[in-house]
Amino acid sequence: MLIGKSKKIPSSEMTPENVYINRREFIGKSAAIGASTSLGWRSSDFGGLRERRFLQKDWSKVRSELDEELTPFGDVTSYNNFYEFGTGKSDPARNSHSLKPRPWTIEVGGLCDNPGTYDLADFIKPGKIEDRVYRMRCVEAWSMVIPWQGFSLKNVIDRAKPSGSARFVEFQTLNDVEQMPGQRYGVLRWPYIEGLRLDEAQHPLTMLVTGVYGTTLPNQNGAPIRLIVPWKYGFKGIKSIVSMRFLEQMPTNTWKRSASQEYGFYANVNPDVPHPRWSQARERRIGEFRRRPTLMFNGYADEVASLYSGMDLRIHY
Ligand SMILES: Nc1nc2c(c(=O)[nH]1)N[C@H]1C(S)=C(S)[C@@H](COP(=O)(O)O)O[C@H]1N2
Ligand SMILES: [Mo]
Repeated sequence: MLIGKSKKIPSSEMTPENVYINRREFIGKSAAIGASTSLGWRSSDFGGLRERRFLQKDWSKVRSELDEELTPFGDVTSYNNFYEFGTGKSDPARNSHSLKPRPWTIEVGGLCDNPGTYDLADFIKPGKIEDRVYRMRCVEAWSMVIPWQGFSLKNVIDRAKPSGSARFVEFQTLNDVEQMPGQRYGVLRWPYIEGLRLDEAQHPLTMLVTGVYGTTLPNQNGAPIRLIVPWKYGFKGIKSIVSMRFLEQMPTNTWKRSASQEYGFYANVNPDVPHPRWSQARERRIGEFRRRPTLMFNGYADEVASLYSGMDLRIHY
């Protein structure tokens, strides 16, 4: 099933027009994609998705320059963490039909010269949608390799023009118990909040995601727009974002607030810093049996290690 790296994709195989993809705008090692022509998905893999034309491309045979197999679409969309729809891995796929990702409004505010409230389509305008295959690593020691569609967060940060005093960006998920029934329960404090240091947020690998496997982002994966920071544990990748704010002080992210001995602000993937209740040295790639070693910064050390030079990553975990 292995095919050559960086094979050119004929335009007849491009994914849907409603997801504008520029395959030439890949970043570094993260994304050049090869593809073959036959179809691979069973109809049961689709769930309730309306967009099916991503079948034009057989993603199951795609390998990225990461030289790793993609995690199957069925796993990416049925094994999830999204506590707003329940704490079990299969709860988000089962319960997230109540989320209405259109119309969707995003507020940009805090310390910036150009705050605003945007309809989703206007919010994403400065970012050209591109394909990027990223290694994903959950703090619970499972991992996946996922082909996302989206753009660098930096695009919308540049438009907002953060002030000189802004040092962090905070994101919030929708807070609406009608759409997110799990918010009836106090397992976490709602709304879910995440944050990044401004330089992390401006790093080209840091991505706002609107699609996966060439189709509109399913509700369980954080529709209509979510964050992906591939060198950090998955909980930094806040889903169904309704606001971003520029701050001078470090925001308190949800999991740190919930258990600060266990979850920090930085949450960089680090095999040498164990979670208090388990090792982070190895991980189970979904679909595999044997555990594999976890890589420093999830394999993105060349790109991001300099962001943390001089910091003790055991303290800033
Ligand atoms: N709003 C919100 N965002 C969230 C979560 C959540 O519970 N609520 N879970 C996080 C965790 S722990 C992980 S591992 C990833 C999982 O993303 P995926 O289901 O798309 O793989 O989403 C993150 N984003
Ligand atoms: Mo996670």
